[in-house]
Amino acid sequence: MREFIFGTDWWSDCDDAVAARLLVRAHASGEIKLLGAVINATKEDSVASLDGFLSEEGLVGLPIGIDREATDYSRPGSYQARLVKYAKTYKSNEDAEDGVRLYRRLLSEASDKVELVEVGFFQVVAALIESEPDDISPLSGIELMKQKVSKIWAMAGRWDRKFGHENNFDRGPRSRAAAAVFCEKCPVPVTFLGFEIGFDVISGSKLSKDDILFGVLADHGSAGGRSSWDPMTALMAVVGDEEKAGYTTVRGQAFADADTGTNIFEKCDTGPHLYVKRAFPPEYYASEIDKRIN
Ligand SMILES: [Ca+2]
Repeated sequence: MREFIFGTDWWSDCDDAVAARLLVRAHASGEIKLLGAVINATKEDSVASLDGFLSEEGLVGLPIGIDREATDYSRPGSYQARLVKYAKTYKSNEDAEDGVRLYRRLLSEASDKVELVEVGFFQVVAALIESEPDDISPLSGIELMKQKVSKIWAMAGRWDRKFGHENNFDRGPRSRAAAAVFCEKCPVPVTFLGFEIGFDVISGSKLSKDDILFGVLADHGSAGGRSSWDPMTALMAVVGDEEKAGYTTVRGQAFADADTGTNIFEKCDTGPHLYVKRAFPPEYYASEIDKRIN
């Protein structure tokens, strides 16, 4: 079975929760196996609220890691407070393993190659790439990823213009530096789903009002549904094939500027990166997501 680690900012936008539900449902149905989740934007109740949400979704005890230093992505969380009371395994951020260590541990322990779904900021994965051998593994981050990661599905960048700007790359100094490292050094293939793909795909509009995910969306001010950057990325990852998920692809090499946060793409038939373009109208993707989250 294909195995995944979910990277999320779990922060100000609610589409991470839509993606989390989609992944947990796929895990529960046996389509995929989730090995863990790593939070890359930190609020006081980050870990407990993600644990609470996953527990309410029926996934109790999923290993959660966090970058405790990522407190500089300044925006208030919107939906975390309602979820903390459901936490079963992690009561605070201090209970969770450091994000890089959790990636290294889960990858080291994996018997086969793992896929990463990354729908937040990139500093943890960048630090994983640059990590040195440690007590968990004698392999460097690059060696470990080459051995244990088959692919990364990433919500990041804006690819419909020559010089793109997008939040996951361009939020602040930390995210910009990480984006540059990620694009330059990631040793495994990456498929990017950019800002332009998800903003007008509105999912979650058909949730029941007593659904916890409806409460999350409502807390964010999105009771009528939300842009689908993260769930589109998660669904594409679960489907496991860009074309089958409803996209065409452009191959090449992505770059991100560590100072400006700008992303650019150089087309190349042998490049390690793809970005996707929609093959269908927005309603198609919203419907595919809604089928899985309602
Ligand atoms: Ca996100």
